[in-house]
Amino acid sequence: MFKKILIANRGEIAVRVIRACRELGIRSVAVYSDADRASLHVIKADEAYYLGSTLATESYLNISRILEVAKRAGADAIHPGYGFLSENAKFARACAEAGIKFIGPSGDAMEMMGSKTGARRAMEKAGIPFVPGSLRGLTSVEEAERVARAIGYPVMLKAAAGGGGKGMRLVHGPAELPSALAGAKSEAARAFGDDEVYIEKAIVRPRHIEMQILADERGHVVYLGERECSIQRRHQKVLEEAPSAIVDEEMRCRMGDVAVRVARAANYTNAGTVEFLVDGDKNFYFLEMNTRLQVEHPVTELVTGLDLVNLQIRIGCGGELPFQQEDISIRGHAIECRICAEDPDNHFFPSPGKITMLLPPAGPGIRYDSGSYEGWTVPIDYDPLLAKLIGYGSDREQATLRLQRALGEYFVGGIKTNIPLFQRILRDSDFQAGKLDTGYLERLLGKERRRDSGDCGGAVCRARVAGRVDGRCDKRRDGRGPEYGERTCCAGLFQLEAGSASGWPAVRNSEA
Ligand code: MV4
Repeated sequence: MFKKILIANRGEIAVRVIRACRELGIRSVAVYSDADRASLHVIKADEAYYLGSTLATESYLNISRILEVAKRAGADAIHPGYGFLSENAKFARACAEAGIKFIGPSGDAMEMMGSKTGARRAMEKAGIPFVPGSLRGLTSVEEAERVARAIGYPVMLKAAAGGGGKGMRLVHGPAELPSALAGAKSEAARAFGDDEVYIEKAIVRPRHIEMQILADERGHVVYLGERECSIQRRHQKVLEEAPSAIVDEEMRCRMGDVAVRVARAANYTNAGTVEFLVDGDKNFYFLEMNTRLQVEHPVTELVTGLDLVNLQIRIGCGGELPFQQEDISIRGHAIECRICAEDPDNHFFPSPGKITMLLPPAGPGIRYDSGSYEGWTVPIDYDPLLAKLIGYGSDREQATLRLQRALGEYFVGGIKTNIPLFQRILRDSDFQAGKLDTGYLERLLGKERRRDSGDCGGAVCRARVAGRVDGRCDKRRDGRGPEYGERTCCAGLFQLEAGSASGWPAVRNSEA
């Protein structure tokens, strides 16, 4: 087993890896930038080393500096977390060259999945169902028109080096194709330094469902069930759950088998995620593979009872998967909310600043993975994720009720958070009915805006009197709103929206 692991990341995921290390008796090494001197991962790790300035390229993306620190600290492995260097093939190879184990897949597997067209060619060879379209970059408008006509409109133009929606264009008919292709190419060139663009048939109102896999370095590959990730905004996931309301055991088995074949085709090792688009008839198509531990891994941990980071570490040091596919079963339901320091009343702009008061949620069926603490100042320099709040229950309804209860007792003062957004989603009838697709959240927010512009239905008016209910919610002396931030509902208290027509209905918990 490793003796010491350097965590090349920050925030809640660094804390998550530190916890796994501690349970395994492995020393943890945090790294930090100027902006993170007082961050939670630095406090919680056994050791912490300064990397460089706040700029990520000088710190969390600085390969030579991270390896220098790893050697100085005597770390025998590096866990990359998610984001930053986690899917960087060069970094994985540089670790290997430095004699430090990179806890993740090989650089080759990452590279294969990094090119979307390369991945599609590999999937074609392996007989994996993927969205119909081209296997190579488009070389002319004429070629694009030919392929589009063959697969049928609407079509999607995508950057081969992309993922996450950049350089993507939806094209409804041949008239739009030339300018869409030019636009996609120039956006791809700017964003990725690579203008390769390919074409796919557009799946209308798809669901985004992904399958977790684990592969050891001895050829064993298993799937750990799916996550429903359709609730997202601008290609950022907001809420994820496991299992998906539309996946039954038979479909899970087929999807899982495909995911395992994808992993095998890539010679994949460690934890990975195979993304699928699912159409209205429940046909699923390979989209891409994420070669890292994902933000939403806790929902899979809760419904499988497994510790994915513990398993990543054991696989990383050559261990054998301690179970087989037949040993894995999905039990209960888990839902994760990504709690972010952002203002839902102001276009979800980041809301950095000092957390003046923090009442974290807890209690039955609640998991709270946080990188923040009371008194800490949230920097504007990085991802705004403050914490992940995960509700678990024997079924989807119980998980939802527990999350609603936990959100009600969760209070973050001093900054704005998106907590009210989750209250809104969890009491939405389409959410409760499991009627989701990738357009769900935009539709919900559209409904909110329309309501906001007209009759408030009494909800906002009720919020305006709420300041009287609790002293801590009183206006500040300078009259600029509540001293500690917005209340989202503590038992018996009105939801306070700082006297503004915020768009988030303020209701009592009992009415939710
Ligand atoms: C699609 C699609 C429909 N048809 N591809 C967006 C991000 C990128 N990773 C893939 N994306 C999509 N690809 C075809 N052929 C719809 C999306 C899409 C989407 C996918 C997953 C999660 C959220 C999304 C939001 C809008 C569009």
